[in-house]
Amino acid sequence: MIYPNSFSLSQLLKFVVISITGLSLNLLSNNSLHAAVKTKDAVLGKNLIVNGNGKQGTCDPVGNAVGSDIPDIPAWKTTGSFSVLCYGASGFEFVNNFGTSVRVSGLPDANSPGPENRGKNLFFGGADRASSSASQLINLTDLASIIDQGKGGYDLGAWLGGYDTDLDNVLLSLDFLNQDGLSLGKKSIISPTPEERNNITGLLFKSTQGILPVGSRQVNVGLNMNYVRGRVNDAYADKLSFVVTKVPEPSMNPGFLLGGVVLTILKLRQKRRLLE
Ligand SMILES: [Ca+2]
Ligand SMILES: [Ca+2]
Repeated sequence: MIYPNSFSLSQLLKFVVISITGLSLNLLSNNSLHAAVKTKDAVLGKNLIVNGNGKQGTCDPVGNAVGSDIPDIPAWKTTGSFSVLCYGASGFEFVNNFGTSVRVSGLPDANSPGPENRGKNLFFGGADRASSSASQLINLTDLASIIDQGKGGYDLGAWLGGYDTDLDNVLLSLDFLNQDGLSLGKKSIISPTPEERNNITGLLFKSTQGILPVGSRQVNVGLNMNYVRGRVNDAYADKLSFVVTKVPEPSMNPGFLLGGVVLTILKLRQKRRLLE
């Protein structure tokens, strides 16, 4: 016996199952993407880092805050004793391993090398002899069509620095993630060495530019404060900025085209001369 409808029925059933499964997978991945993102929607030409200057919240006026004494730092997920320091923090005294009282002083203030309009606060590695970090996830979904044409240009900039001759340092990194949260590439900038700062406590401007990898849907911004020595982690950062712009079309100005035509004619003449 032949059942003319049995094949089409099973095919239809398979189609329905695939459709429903596919749909639910899509819903799941969209939900998980949206659940992970709490930052503002991405727009061109604006700084997409939230609270990149540390001003949303209070600051540590001394420089010794650890644990629950560390000020709240809106928009950032932190590890260790990552903190926000007040410019001009007073510093503090401590007793070292030899029983001697030593003072932490000369922390960055309003007159240290650093950004204009620096506000009251800066990010600080923290009052521990340990490294620390902060990160935030930026949602790029709204810019997907530009990014997937390979036209999502980005500019990462920040004021990064350190203390006197101290080697504690900062790494500010971008990790470009696809729809599934998989890394498509990384880019980073690092704080100046003590020599680059002339062994002066302060912050210098560092930046890097590039094109967002096609398929980027989120970028994880990481601020790693690397401890090397001393009583505290003197890695400093302020005024972090990550801006996406649409890169322009290739230049097609008349002069450029004319130049190309002239060059082609000259080459053809040269070729003809060689053949003659
Ligand atoms: Ca600031
Ligand atoms: Ca230190």
